[in-house]
Amino acid sequence: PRFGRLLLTGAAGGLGKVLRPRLAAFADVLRVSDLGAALGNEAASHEEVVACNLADRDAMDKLIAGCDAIVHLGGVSVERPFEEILEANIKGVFHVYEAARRHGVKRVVFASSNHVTGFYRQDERIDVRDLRRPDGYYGLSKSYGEDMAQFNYDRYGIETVSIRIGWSFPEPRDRRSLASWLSYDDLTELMRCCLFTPDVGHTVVYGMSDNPSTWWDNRYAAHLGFKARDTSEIFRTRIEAQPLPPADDPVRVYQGGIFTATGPFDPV
Ligand code: NAI
Ligand code: 15L
Repeated sequence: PRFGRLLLTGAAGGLGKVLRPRLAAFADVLRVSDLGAALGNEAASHEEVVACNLADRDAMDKLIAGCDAIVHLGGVSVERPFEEILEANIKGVFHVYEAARRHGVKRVVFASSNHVTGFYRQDERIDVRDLRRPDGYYGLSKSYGEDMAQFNYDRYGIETVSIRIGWSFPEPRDRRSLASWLSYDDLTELMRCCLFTPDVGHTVVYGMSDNPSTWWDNRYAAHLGFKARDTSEIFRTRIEAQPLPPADDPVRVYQGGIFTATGPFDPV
C-alpha cells in the first residue's frame, strides 16, 4: 500500500532527516515541512518542500490541504519554557488536527514521547493504560497531543498512532537509553506499521527496540504487528563501563531522567 501524498513535519530535525528518504517508499508524493531556515528548498522529484511554522494556523491549513496522511514530528523536542512549547507543540498539534478534519485526512502518526510518563520510576514496568505522569511542559504538550488524537478519533474518526518514542539516536548513550533505545531501522518499520495497519483507532505505543532492560509493555499495541529487530544489548558492556550515577540522581531514579529536574525557567 501507498498514500498519494504523505506529509512529514519536522523534516529538518534529527528523525526527520532519517525518515525523509525512508518514507519515500510509502507515498507517491512526500511533502516535507519545517521552519524555512532549517529546511532549505532542495526537493527530490517525488518531494514537495513547504516551509511552515506550526504555530501559524492558516499556513498549517494550506500545508495539510491535499495530504492523505501525516507523520507529525515537528516541534520543540526537549524541555523548554512554556511559551516555546505552547507555540510549537500545543498550538502545533491543534493545527494539525484542525486541518486534518477540514481536509479529510484520516491517518496521523504523532511523535509523542516517553516524557508523557517520565515520573514513573525506573524500577516500575508500565503499559499505556497506566496514568500519564508528564515530567515537564514538554511532556505535558505530548500528553495534550495524545488527548487531541483520542478526541479527534472519537469525534471525527481520524485515526492516530501516538508513538511514545524512547531514545532514537544512532546508539544508546547511557544506562537510561539502554532501556529506551529505538534504532532508526526499527523506527522506520514502526512507522510503516503505524501508517498501514487498518483500524488503529487511537493506538498508543512505546517506540523502542527489543531491549531486555525495558520499562515498557506494548501489549495493547500488538495489533500493529511491529517486531523490533535491533537491541540495545550489544552496547551494554560499553555503557556499563561508565561510572554509575549516585542512587538519588534523577537519571537513575526516573524513567524521564534529567527532564524531571529541568527548569523551572522563570528567574527566581
Ligand atoms: P528535533 O528537535 O531534531 O526536530 C524537531 C524539528 O521540529 C526541528 O527541525 C525544528 O526546526 C522543527 N520545529 C520546531 N518548532 C517548529 C515550529 N514552530 N514550526 C515548524 N517546525 C518546528 O527532534 P527529533 O529528535 O527529530 O524528534 C522528532 C520528534 O520526535 C519530536 O516531536 C520529538 O519530540 C519526538 N521525540 C524524539 C525522540 C528522540 O529520541 N529523537 C524521543 C521522544 C520524542
Ligand atoms: C525526548 O523526548 C527527546 O525528544 C529526545 O531528544 C531525548 O531527550 C529523549 O526524549 C530522552 O528521553 O532522552
